[in-house]
Parts: sequence; structure tokens; C-alpha cells
Amino acid sequence: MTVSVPDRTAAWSALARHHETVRGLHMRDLFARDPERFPRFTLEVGDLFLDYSKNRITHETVALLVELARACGVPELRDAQLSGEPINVTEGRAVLHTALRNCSDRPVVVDGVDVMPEIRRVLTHMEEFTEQVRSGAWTGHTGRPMEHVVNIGIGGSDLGPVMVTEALGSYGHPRLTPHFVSNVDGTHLAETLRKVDPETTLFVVASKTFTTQETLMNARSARDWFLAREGADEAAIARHFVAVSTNEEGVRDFGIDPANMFGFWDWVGGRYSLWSAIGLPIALSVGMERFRELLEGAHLMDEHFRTAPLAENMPAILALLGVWYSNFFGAASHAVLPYDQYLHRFPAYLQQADMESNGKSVDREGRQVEWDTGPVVWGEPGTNGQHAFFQLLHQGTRLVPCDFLAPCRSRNPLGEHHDVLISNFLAQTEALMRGRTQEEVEGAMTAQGVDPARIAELAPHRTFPGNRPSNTLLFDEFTPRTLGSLIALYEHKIFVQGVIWNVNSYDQWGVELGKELAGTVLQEVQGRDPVTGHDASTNGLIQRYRARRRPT
Ligand code: G6Q
Repeated sequence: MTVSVPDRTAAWSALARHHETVRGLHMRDLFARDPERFPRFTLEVGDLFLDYSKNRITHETVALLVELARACGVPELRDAQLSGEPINVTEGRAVLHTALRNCSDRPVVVDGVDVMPEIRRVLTHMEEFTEQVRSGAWTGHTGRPMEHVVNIGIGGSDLGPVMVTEALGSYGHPRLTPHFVSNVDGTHLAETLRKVDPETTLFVVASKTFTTQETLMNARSARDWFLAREGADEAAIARHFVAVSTNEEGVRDFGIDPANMFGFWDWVGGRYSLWSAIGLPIALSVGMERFRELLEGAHLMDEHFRTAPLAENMPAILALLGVWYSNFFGAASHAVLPYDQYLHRFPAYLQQADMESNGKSVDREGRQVEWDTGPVVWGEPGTNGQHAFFQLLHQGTRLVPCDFLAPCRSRNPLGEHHDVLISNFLAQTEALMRGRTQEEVEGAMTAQGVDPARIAELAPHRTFPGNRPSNTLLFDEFTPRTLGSLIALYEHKIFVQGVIWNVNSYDQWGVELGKELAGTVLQEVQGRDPVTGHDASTNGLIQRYRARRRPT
């Protein structure tokens, strides 16, 4: 396999030289010069339409970026990942979330075994269970059907399911209200339990390892709360607690019958696990048919990613544009701006997917990298963001590439709302690209009869440099299929960037550190001895907390 250190490839040097000529070009002029720019820089996969023409690129930029991807071994590593090779080198694992949504007949082999029959078996188990709960055949210990589903999980066992369940809110079951508890802050659980009735509540304890401190603590407290109700005993637990995990022993030790456990496998990374049984709360809410549509949408994107040439490959193009801005323009962040209220958790979900995957500073061989890796990913739905941080996007000193996402048809057609939403959406990308020149500002102010001295004073403030890049992703209507394709698009984008930066996108030692340290400090905040083993700041804070904490 040819995998090169990116900044030593000929393509990287060529891109650095090319950047010198492109950085001075304004997109306004690029559009004026080339009437074919829109068709040239658009792509379509299923229901997703990507316009990437509002980027600081020329035909040559794309060719050089594609060359970089080739030189860094993107096609080879893509094929290695999809075929189940252990590309997660630091954990010695295959990375096969794509197998979970493999709707083809192709087997996927890990260590000589086709994993597809096991995947289908768990899907069938999910189907049987969700149908029972949704139809009302599954009842609680007092014989009432379920009305609340509380997912207890954190990180990858929370962010994907909550984002998708929210996103598909319009498809939700009318009797079942989904809730998600992740934070170990007791407020999260307490506030949720206030809203539910133990007789009609199903808890889904979701943890790949079944050792995560926050999840186990929340699950234990939920179980205590449940058992404190009259008539609820250990036998009743089986009607109200199910688990999603790879750790059968841990599930049994917790007191959940393994018959009520939905399994998955170590080759499914936490932040890539919503396609597995971790998606159970999604399936309970929208039904298994919709859940399968979500998988089909993702599979469509997988097939595109697997087969399309790099220059026409949507995830690869998005990834390469990100590399272009991060490594050649020095952009440190990337904004994701969904103009769809259903997608309000999408930026938070992507933050984990992207920053936990590519927030690395050593390469796959353990050497310090000499180039920037993953950007800070952030965002909020439009139009809210326009009244908040868009000021910086338009006139700040930093370059922030943006992705704008919107459906052509609303799931809630309400008067002119959607046209107004979309006109804002389109106007923003245009304004970011075009800007407004000082002459334009002065002309407009003169036409309004403003005093020339005032014009001179105000014109610089009202001038917009423009030339601020954005990608536009339009889809027809927000369906489970579209959402599946959209998530898979970003997953593959992250993968391609990881390959180019030569980092392992599939480990997360930073997360592991947090898990380890919190355990040590817990002993101390609860202990009686003076705390002296840390730096002065940490010692002082622990002591201050101990002096003020509520006595137990
Ligand atoms: C995801 C990370 C992390 C993980 C959580 C929860 O890729 O590994 O966010 O999902 O720490 O872990 P468990 O599912 O094991 O509880």
C-alpha cells in the first residue's frame, strides 16, 4: 500500500505553490469568468445534491487535491476498511460500521468469518422487540403498554441516537416519548424521571463496554428509582430494563437478563455505532421499517464512496476541500449550519464524529505530525445562527469554511415559512461569497441621500470582503433515507481526511484519559485526608470543594 506522509508528497508541494496563485482570486471573479462553474462543481448522490462551487478553487485545485488523495493512499485504505482489514492499528481492530448497513448480498469477512448473518440476527431481534413495544404487546409489570423510552448512554452511545431520533421526530410513534440521559450530573436523570411514569417506562441502557462510569451510575440510579415504587421488584426489571452492549457479563452483573440484551461487536466504534443495536431507541421511536430505510440511505452513500472516482466522490470532495482550507489557508474551524430544525443536534453529533476521530497529533506510526489535523467543528441551525455568530463569519478576521444544509420541502408546510427559511439560507451563502464592496456601499448610501461625511465614516463598517467559502447540501425532503446518506457522507469525509493527515481516526485515547483520571479524583473528593498529590491549583480546588460539598 502506498501511504505517504502528506507534506512530503509532490501533490502537497504543488498545492502549496498553487495556493499562492489562488489565494488572491475572488470567487466573484471566478463566477464571472466561468458560466459553467455551477454544473462543474456540483454532485448528486441519491437525494443529496452538493454545490461546492462557492469555494476558493479552480479546476486545477480539484485535480491537485485528488492527486494528494491518491498519493496518500485513500483508495487503498478505503478498500482495506470496507473489506474488514484491521485498519484501527492502535486497537488492532477492523472498522466496519459499513457492514451494519450492508444491504447487498456481499459477505463481509472479519478474521475469516462472514459477519453478515450475526448482523441480520440482531436486526431481527430488534425488529421483534420494537414491534412488541410499539404495538403495546410488550407491557410493564402492571400490564400497561410503554409510553416512555429512556436511553441511558453517553458519547457514541448517546449522540447518534439522540440526533437521529430528533431528526426523525416527525416519524415518531404517537404513544412513545423518547428521552435521553447522558450526563452524570444528577439533574439530567432527575429532570427526566420527573416526566415519566415507572409503570410505562422502558429504560435502554446503552454502553458498548458496560463499564462507563456515567452510564452505569445513571442506570443504577434509574433502577433504584424504579424499585422504590410499590410492587416493583427484581422480576419487574425484566419488563423495564433492556441493554445494548458488547459485554454480556457486565449486563448480567447489572441485573439485566441477557435475553433482553442486544449485542454488537468490537469492530463498531462508539461514534459510528448508531447503525447497530445502539440505534434501538431510534427504531423504537420510528419503527424498524424506517430504521432500515436509514440503513439503506447510508448504504447508498457507501456504494458511491466505494465506486465513484475521487474527482466525483462526494465524501472525498468534501474532505479535500476541508484539507485545502485547514492546511493551506490555515482555517482552524469548520461550521455546520443546518437550515432544518429537525437537525438541531446534527452539529453536536458531528463534533464528536469529527473531533474525536481526527483530533490527533501523532500519525499512524506514532510520530508527531507536522501539519494541522482535524478542525474545530461547530454550528447551530439557521436562521438562529444568523442572529448570533454569523457576524464573525461575514466580517471577522478568521476564515471559517461552512456547510449549509437544507431540505427543499418542509415536513411541516406552514404558510410561507419554508420559502422564507430557504431565502435566508441561499442569501447567506451568496453574501459570504460575494461580499459587498466599499463602492457598492457608498453607491447605496449616496442613493439613500446620506451625508457624504457620514458615508465616509460608515462605509468601512458596512463593507464585506466576501470570498468566504461554503458548501451547500440540498435534499428534497427530510426522510430516514436522506438522513442515512447524510451521516454516511460525513463519516466517509472524516475517514478520507484521517487518511490524508495519516492519523488513526478510529481510536480515542483522549477519551480514555478522562475516564481514568476521574476515578482517581473521585477517591480524593470523597476522602478525609488532605490532598497534596496534584498541582497547587487542583489541590486547592479539591480542598475548596470538600469544604463546601453537601454532607452525605
Ligand atoms: C466513541 C467513544 C466514546 C464512547 C463513550 C461511551 O467513539 O469511544 O464517546 O462512545 O465513552 O462508551 P460506552 O458505549 O462503552 O459506554
